[in-house]
Amino acid sequence: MNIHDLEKSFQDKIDREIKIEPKDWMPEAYRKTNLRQISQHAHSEIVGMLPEGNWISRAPSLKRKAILIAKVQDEAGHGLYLYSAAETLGTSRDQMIEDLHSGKAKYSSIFNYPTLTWADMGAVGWLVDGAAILNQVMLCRTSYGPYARAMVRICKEESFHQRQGFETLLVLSKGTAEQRAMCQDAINRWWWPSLMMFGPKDSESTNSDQSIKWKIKRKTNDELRQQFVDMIAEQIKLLGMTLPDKDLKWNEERKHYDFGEINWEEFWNVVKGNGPCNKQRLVARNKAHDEGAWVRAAALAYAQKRTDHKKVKVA
Ligand code: FAQ
Repeated sequence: MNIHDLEKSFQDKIDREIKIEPKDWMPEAYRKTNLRQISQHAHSEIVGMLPEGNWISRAPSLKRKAILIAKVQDEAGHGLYLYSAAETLGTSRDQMIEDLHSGKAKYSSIFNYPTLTWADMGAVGWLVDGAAILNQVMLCRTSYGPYARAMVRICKEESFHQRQGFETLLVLSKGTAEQRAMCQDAINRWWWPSLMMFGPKDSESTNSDQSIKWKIKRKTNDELRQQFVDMIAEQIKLLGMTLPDKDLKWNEERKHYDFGEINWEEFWNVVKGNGPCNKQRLVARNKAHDEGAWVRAAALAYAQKRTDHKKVKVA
């Protein structure tokens, strides 16, 4: 088959909802787009452990500490499934990690904001995991098989994360005046950065059109962002708190909430590495990687020992 026929039968498979698997023929740009998105997603999970890890030693009770440790461990697991899915596209994990640590690879803008109070743990769970899950439910049906399968498992855990975040804020919202103020302050700080997680508006999104044709993405950035605003604008009523947007208003004609303009200059600034915590995050990741070198060496030595032992037994 010539390249034209290969591309045609590839698109036909996508249109018929047949998953693309690692050994199938795929256009080079499809491979690269998936690799870019899956590895960025994996990096986001791993870097996303940092702002929450910050609160493990300061969680207000043993129960809250145990829940937070479990959540942060879940994020590590998500990163690992996603690195494995990305590896099926022909790049090594070492290469991906190197790209993250050198600052070459992107990860979600949201993790470059600081977690200043305990209420931030609730806001991250409710808003950040809430935004992540809307995006990820769509990705359970993405066209690349290993990515879609990883997402099914991730989504189950992510929905639990969102509920625990909401519950944390619900407790604070029923607490003392200080606790209520802390809750409102965290919502104020995390609202706009959470909206930015969905990426630039559709008119500025360089990858969306092709990714939608290939069914890597099933919904556009703006569609998902609107879905998120509609969901959160209702849920916040249960907390008795407000969202920091004077333009947020139900639009009866559109059957959606209208909302204010995002500060896109801030978004691109963070994406380019100049957010409040970008440098700090990369320093922390590099330090953890260097300090973990002996664990990787020990695991490799142990695996080698087991292989040698098996060889002796067979002989
Ligand atoms: N931050 O053309 P588009 C989580 C870049 S997981 C930084 O629209 P695309 C779990 C984009 O890469 C959160 N960069 O791009 C958790 C592109 O640059 P490139 C992560 C961004 O790919 C919770 C350029 O802008 N989730 O939170 C961002 O079609 C709590 C143009 O953009 C995923 O990664 C951004 N926000 O759509 C963990 C989901 N947005 O690469 C711990 C999978 C855009 O061409 C604690 N990813 N850019 O140089 C996706 O669905 C997509 O990649 C989008 C962006 C929707 C993020």
